[in-house]
Amino acid sequence: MGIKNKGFISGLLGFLFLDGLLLCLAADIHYYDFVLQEANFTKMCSTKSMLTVNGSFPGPTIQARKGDTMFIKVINQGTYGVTIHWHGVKQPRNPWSDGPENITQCPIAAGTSFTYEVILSTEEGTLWWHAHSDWTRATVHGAIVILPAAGTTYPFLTPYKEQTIVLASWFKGDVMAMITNSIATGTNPTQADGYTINGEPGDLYDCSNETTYRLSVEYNKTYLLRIVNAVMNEEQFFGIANHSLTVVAQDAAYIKPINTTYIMITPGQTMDVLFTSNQALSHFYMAASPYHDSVLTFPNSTATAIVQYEGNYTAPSSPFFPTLPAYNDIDAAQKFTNSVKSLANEEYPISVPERINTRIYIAVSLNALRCSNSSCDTADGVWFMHCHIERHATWGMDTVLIVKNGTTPNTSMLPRPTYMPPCS
Ligand SMILES: [Cu+2]
Repeated sequence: MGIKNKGFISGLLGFLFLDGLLLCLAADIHYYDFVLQEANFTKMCSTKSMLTVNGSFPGPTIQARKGDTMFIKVINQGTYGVTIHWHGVKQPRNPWSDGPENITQCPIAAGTSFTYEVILSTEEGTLWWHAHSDWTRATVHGAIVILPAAGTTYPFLTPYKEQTIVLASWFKGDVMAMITNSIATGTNPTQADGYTINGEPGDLYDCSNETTYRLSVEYNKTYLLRIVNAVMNEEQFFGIANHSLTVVAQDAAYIKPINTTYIMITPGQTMDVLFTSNQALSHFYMAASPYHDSVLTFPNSTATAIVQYEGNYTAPSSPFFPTLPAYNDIDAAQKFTNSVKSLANEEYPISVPERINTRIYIAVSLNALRCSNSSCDTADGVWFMHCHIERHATWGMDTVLIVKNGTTPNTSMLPRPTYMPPCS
């Protein structure tokens, strides 16, 4: 089922004098409907009913330009209360639409609806949305594409085409029943049965060949992959056979381009990655497999999709396979993470406070943070901070930051919406 974009309204955001030119910065408003509903899915030889948005897995991609505002009406046709979080959206002064259940709002009860106001500010690139109620995010998530503001462009050559790539976990069982049981018995949550790329496990899993996700490419074009790691508990290595990758953004912020054969992406992270289809016409696997550095057991399997060139040629019986680091290759993970540097140029400056007068140590789950400098002036309200490895969040690696209003309207929370979901 598709998504309904009801249209947009243009508004004037402000004026900017630049080299004597008067530029109008226009911001659009977008409207989307998210219907939370149960739907049947068959993967890895087994069928289950699960909660979705608009019946799809992954859920719909929503798209806007930098600085736009999105109103998303969530209509809960499921059987239990749920909230939605807009992962990575800073939501200046607007905690009301942040979403963590029982932190900034009560759940949207079954049979009711709530409209989120998602205010984009400095974000540009790829983010994602997901349910923020227990482990519902396993099946309720999707990408947020934030294009450059009108009249501006990417800090790299405009790609020929773009494609979102959502990595996720797949559980054959009912995820909510599993986590409820795990909490009640104090046992480790059941591990996932595997991973998916754009909703499909790929050729290496049972009963999955026919549905493997395929990305069709033309020869010698540059493609932008907007990669979301929606996996519940495992970091992932990702690569495409015989193709090098150029990482240009992370978590909706541009970075100094990284040329690499693989990325390491953690649960919750997003990365914008370019690749050029410059190989002989053939089929190539893209693959995601876990990086794991603890003693707990984990699903050690690989999700695949196929990059297939257009044209007349005989496809190999088996596509080329990428060489990814081993699941325990700490050096490979560290090497990739260490290569991430902000773009930090004239057009995309960053301001990191260089004079530090107060050092604050936060023990997650144990402490309260008092914010005393101006860096949190626009974060007024209640904000949930937690580990994005879902198992850890369940075990209490969470804390809440309460940021009080400043002394001016611009440093105070936006007014409370007239309707917030009631708590009983
Ligand atoms: Cu998140």
